Formats: sequence, structure tokens, C-alpha cells
Amino acid sequence: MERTLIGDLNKKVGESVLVQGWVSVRRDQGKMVFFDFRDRSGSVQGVVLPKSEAIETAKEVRSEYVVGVEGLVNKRPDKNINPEVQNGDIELEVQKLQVLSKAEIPFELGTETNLDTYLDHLPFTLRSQRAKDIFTMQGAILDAYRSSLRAQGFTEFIAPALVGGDAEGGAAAFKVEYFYDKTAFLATSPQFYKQIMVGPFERAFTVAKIFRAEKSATTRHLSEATCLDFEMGFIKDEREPMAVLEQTIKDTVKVISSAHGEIFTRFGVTVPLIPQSIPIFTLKEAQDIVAKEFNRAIEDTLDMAPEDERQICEYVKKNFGSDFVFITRFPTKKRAFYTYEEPSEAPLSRGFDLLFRGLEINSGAQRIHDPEVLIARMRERGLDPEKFSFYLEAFKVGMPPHGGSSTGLERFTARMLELPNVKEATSFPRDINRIDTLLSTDK
Ligand code: AMO
Repeated sequence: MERTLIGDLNKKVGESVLVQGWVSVRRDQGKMVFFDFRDRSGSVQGVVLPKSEAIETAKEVRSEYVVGVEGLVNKRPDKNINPEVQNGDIELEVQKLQVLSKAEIPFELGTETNLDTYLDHLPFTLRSQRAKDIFTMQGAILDAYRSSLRAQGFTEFIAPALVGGDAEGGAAAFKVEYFYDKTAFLATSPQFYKQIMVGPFERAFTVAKIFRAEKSATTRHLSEATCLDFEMGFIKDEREPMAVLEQTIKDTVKVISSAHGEIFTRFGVTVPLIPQSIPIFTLKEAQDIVAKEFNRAIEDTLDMAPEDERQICEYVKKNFGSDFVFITRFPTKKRAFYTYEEPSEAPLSRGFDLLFRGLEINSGAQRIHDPEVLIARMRERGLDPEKFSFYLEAFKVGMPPHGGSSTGLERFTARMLELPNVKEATSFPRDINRIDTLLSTDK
């Protein structure tokens, strides 16, 4: 018999079918055994009657066993109909039950666990509805983000993960042994490559893996993250990439809220608020507001501390009805070396961050496009321009004024569903303590 997906069973009432999937729940009621079976399309209740030839096997089957079920699709009696759940008006009367694979589970799926236990058992816990919702949402964000950038004239390219130097010259990079006793690095950002791609395409984007040797374990840092990076040519200033980013965020929120409203509901969170224009504050304005509104002194006036980010977001939500806020005019020395300085406000830069529900999810800037200025800036920072000759060639062969930004996919997803830790929004997170399993610190 051909397999029928559980999601199609409601069209097969009165027919015999073959269903294949997992046992989510088994309820042994003595004479009869009830099951919830699930496959990729959903779940259905099954019942094994005392006279069924499947009754012996049904007594042995446990949660997460993989089974093939032959049975009859019946309408449920009116009093047993549950309109709240998928297939709540039908039931599968099990006639044959074949065990395709046995299972031994560490705990019942959906049991509340602490994050470490959840991560220790990812091959199992990723099957929970909560995890499936998070990664369904993440996939939808990725699709929507890509579609929006394409609609705005951007071409996608694949950035390398192995690089000859640490692209940013700032973030800590992982070293890799390379051929001929050379050292390569895992890319900390696709930055140089997206800038180079402005040459052929003017507007280019990439979904790139970034690797950062973050030495501390926080709720916002991963050793391996996914970034949605874009870069565009012929801009007047940083406001143009900010406008593209704003459009992309709006399109993404619109698509996912209409396609996956049920996920927001299951997580008990609202669809993000975005006004006509996302509010923009300079770093100084934001910190002045936070100091006044929350009656506290700002410790670091050169950058936003996590507490500053949370509080400015709280203020903006209350006063502007927005879950997003742009922060601009960071000091040039606090940004990467290629960041364009605002000539009328030096030493402040044309860099910006986008905060979402209390967390920085995106950084961007206008970039320096004059190779002479770029080389001078490298020297000021103690970087050897010789080592950047490949990147610099893009500027020598003619580069328009340009800029762009990078959104952390895991952070964006985490704030979308208000998850407290970015690791929950990462299917297989890596951090200082873990690659799949906890790392042993024994020497
Ligand atoms: P930045 O270093 O701010 O900028 O990174 C851009 C965005 O990437 C995400 N991100 C991370 N997410 C999780 N764990 C990490 N360790 C991590 N590091 C970064 C954040 C952050 O906002 N080249 C510039 C971007 C640009 O100017 O276009 C850059 O890399 O969401």
C-alpha cells in the first residue's frame, strides 16, 4: 500500500491507509491502546481495539518508536470530536502495526528541561514542537529576507568560510592549519567579499557562516553564527543601507506574521511592532535618554552596553510603538577600520546598529571607498596594507561610494520569539563550552 501523509487523512474517511511515522504518545487502557502518531505533516490519534491483530505489538511499542500503521480512517463519534487539534474529528483504527525501528528516550518529548539538558540531547529534543516552531520560523525569516533583497535588486553570492587573514582585523578568529605549513582562518565576517561584489553587481548579498572565537559564554554569543549580509553601491550616506535594511525587516515581519501567526500564538508573543519609520537616535541621544529615563549614570559613552540596549528599546517601544530602533554616530575608533567617518562630526562615524527587543541584531555602515584613505586608516590601526592587497585591488580598479549591513540570523530569530538565549535559536550551537557535546576541560 502507498504511504498516506497524516495531514491528508481527513480526505480518506472510510478508507484503509498506510501511515508511517513516530509514536508521540501511547496510552494503554488495558483492553485498548491509544496512540498519537506523527509524521512531517502532523499528528493523528490511533486506536488499537482488543480484537485487532496489532494488539500484542501495541503493548510493546513505546514513545518515539518508528512504525508503519495500516488502518481504517474513521469519523469520531460527535462526543469525542476535538476541534482544537489537527485531525480532531477522525481516528485511525489500527489493523496492522509494524515496528520499523525501536527507541529508547531520555525523557518524554516536551518535558521542560534546562538549556544544557536540552542541548545535550539535541538529536531527540529537536523533535519537540517548540524546537520545530523555532526552526520553521528561522527558515521562513531566511526565505523572506532573501526574497526582499532580491526584489530590491540584490544578487546572492556565496562567501568563503576559509580565509587567508582575519577579515575584520578585530574579532577573534579560529586558526586552521593549511597546506604548505600555512595558517588560514575561519571567516569572522564576509565583509571584504561583499564589498568586492559591489564591483560586479552594485548590489550583492550573502547568507554566510561566521566564526568567532568568543572566549565568554553569554546569552547572545555563538562561536559559529549565520549572517545575512548585504552591500550596495552608489550611496549618498549610511541612510541608504539603513532604508534597505528597514524595508527588508518590514517585508520579513509581514511575511512571517501572515504565514506563521500560529507560532507567535504558541510562544505567547506578539508580532513585532514596526512604525512607518523605525526611530533613529545617535549614540549620545540614546544614552542621554537612558540616563534620564532610568535615572542612572552611563559607564561607557563610546559604545552601547547591553543594559543601554535593553533600556533604549523599552523607551522606544513605550514612546514610539516600535520594537526596533537604529543607533548611529558611534565613534570611528570603535568601529571596524573600513568605516566611513562623518566629515562634519569627526571623530564620529557613519556606522549604525539596529536593535530589536533589547538586543543588537544588525551592524552596518558606509565604507571608505578611496584606497588612499583606506590604506592610511589601516596604518593608523597598525595593520599592514600589504596583507590586504587582494581586498585593496577592488578599490584600485574603481569602487563607488558604498555601504551595507549584517543581521545575525540567530539573534533575529531569538528576539522574534522572545527566546532568552540565542543558543535556542541555533539548531546546533557552538560556544566556548560545547561542540554538540560539552567539551572536556581535562588536559
Ligand atoms: P558585527 O560584528 O556587528 O558586524 O556582526 C554583525 C551581526 O552579526 C551577529 N553576530 C553574532 N551573533 C551571534 N554570535 C556572535 N558571536 C556574533 N557576532 C556577530 C550580530 C551582529 O549584529 N562586518 C560587520 C557588518 C557590516 O558592517 O556589514 C560585522 O561583522 O547580530
